[in-house]
Amino acid sequence: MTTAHIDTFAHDHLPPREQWPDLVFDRPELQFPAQLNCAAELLDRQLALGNGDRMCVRAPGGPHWTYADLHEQANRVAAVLVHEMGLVPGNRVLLDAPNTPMLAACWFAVLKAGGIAVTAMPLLRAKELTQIVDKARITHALCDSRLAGQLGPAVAACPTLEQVRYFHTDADDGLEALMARHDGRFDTVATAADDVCLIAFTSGTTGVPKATVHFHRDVMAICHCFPTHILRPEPDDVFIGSPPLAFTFGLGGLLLFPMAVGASAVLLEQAGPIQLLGAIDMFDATVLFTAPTSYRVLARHSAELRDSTLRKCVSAGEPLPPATRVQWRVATGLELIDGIGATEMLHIFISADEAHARPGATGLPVPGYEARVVDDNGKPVGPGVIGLLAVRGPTGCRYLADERQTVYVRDGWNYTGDAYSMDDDGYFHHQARADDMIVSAGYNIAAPEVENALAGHGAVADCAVIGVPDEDRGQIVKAYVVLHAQIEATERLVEELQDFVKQTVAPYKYPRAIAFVDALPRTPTGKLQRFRLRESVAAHNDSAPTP
Ligand code: 3UK
Repeated sequence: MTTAHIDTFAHDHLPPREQWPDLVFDRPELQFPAQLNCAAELLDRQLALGNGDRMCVRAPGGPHWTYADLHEQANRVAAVLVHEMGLVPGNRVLLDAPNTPMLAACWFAVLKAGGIAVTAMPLLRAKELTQIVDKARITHALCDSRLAGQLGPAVAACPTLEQVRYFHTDADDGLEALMARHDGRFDTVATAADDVCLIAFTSGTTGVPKATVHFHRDVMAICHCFPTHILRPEPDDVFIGSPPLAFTFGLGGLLLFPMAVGASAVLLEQAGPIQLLGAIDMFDATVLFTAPTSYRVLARHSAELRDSTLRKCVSAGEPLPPATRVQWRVATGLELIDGIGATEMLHIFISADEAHARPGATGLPVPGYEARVVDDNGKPVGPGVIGLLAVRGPTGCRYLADERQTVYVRDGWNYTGDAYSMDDDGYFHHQARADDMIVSAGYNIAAPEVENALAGHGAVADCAVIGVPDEDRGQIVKAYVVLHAQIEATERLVEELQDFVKQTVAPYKYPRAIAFVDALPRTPTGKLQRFRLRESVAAHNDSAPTP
C-alpha cells in the first residue's frame, strides 16, 4: 500500500531507516493490514458495529456526544478542513485547546482527512507555539477561541501557518458556523498503516522540545497492548482523568482506549484534584488516569472516594512512591496500576495490573514489548544491578529531523533515559532518570529514593532531591522541601528530617543540605523539574525557581 499523503514533509523528515528502533509485531493482535486509518478503526467502526447511540465523550457543562454525534461533528470539521481550508493529506494541523469534546472532534477530523494532528499542550505561549509550528511546518490550525491571544502572535510570526479557524465561538467565520454549511458525511481517507498521523512534542525536562512521529498503525498498536493485557476495560466503563490530550498519556487514556472498546470518556478542561473529585462523582467514573502527585492529593479525600464508582486507577508520568500506593489503597480500597510510558513510545510499555502490582516496582514488560537493563555498552546486566532501561516493541522512537535520534535509539533498542534494575522475578524497578542519579563520595544515590524517604515524614507535603557540587564528595544530596501548612521551617526540623531519612534508607543517602521552599518546579504534565533546581544552584541562587 502506498502512502495517501500528498504533502510528504513528515515522511521526508523521518530519521534514516537504519536509525529506527526495531519494531516487533510478534503477537496475533499486532498484525495490521497495509491500509489502515486509526480514525476509521476507533470511530467509524463503532457506528458500523451498531454502537452509534452509545455515549462517547462528555464534559461537565456539556456537550454529551454519542459515537454518532462525535462522528457527525468530526465529519463536519473534516469537510471544513478539506473544502474550506484546503487541507491535503499529510498537512500538519495544530490543535490548541484544553480537553473538550470539540477537541476530540477536531482530532478525529484531522486524521479522517489524512492530516497529521499536532496537539499543543494547554496554555503554551506564543513563543512556544511558534517553535512547534516551525518545527512541524504546520499549515493549518484549529484553536479554542479563548486561546486566540497566544495563537494570534504565533500566526503572525509563522509564514507556513496560513489557515486558522477558531471554535467555541458563534462568530460568522468561526468553526461552528463553517461546520453548519456541511452535512455529517465525509469519506475517511484510506491512509497507509505507516502514514504519519500525529506528531507529539516531548514534555521536555531539558533542551529544545523534540517532535516524535507516530503512524496510524502505532495508535492501533497501543490500543492492543496496555489496555488489552493490563487495563482490560469494558464497554460500560467511564474514563476520566487529568492529562491533556496533547500528552500521549492523556490521548491514550482519555480518548483512544475508551473508544477502542466502545466505552465513554469525560473530558475536563480543569482537572486539578478538586475538579476531578467532583467529576468522578457527577459522572460515576470507573477508570481514572492521572499522575502520582494527583493521587497523593486525592487520597486525602477518602470520605468522598470511599463509595465512588472507580474500579481501575492508572498512574504514570512519574515514579509512583510506594507510600502513595498505600495511601490510595487505604482511601479507596483499590490497588493502583502503575505504568511507565514515554512520548517516544507513544504509551505504556512496563506495567502490572492490580493482582500483579508490587510496591516499588513499575511492573513487567507489557505483552508486545521487551525490556532489559543494560550497562553503558548496551550489554544486559544481571538481576539487582542498576543500569539503563532499553525497550522495544510495536511502537518506538522516530524523531522528526533531530540529531538526538541516535541518543534515544541504539542497536534497535529505545533508551528512555531511565536508570532501572530488574529483580529475580523479572519485575522492573525504577531508580531515577539517569540524569538524576547522584554520585556522592563514590556512592550512587537515586534522587527518588531519598524523596520517598522524606515524603514519609508527616511535616513534608512535597519534596525534590538533587546532587549539588561539593569539593570533598564530588556531589552532596540536597533536598528541597515543601512543608504542610502551619509547620515552621526551623534548624531543628532540618536535623529531624535528616535523622528520619537515615532511619529509612542507608545513612550515606541522607540529605546533607535541606532548603525549605513554597513550591517545586513542575512541567505542565506534572513532572518534577530537578534540572531547574540544579540550574538555580549553578546560578548561586539558593531559592527554588518559581514554578
Ligand atoms: C518517566 C515514569 C517512573 C520516565 C507517558 C505514560 O510520561 C510519559 O511520557 P513522557 O515523554 O516522559 C517519559 C518519562 O517519564 N515516567 C513515566 N511514567 C513513569 N517513571 N514510573 C512511571 N510509571 O522517566 C520516562 O522515561 O512525558 C507516560 C503514557 C504515555 C506517556 N507519554
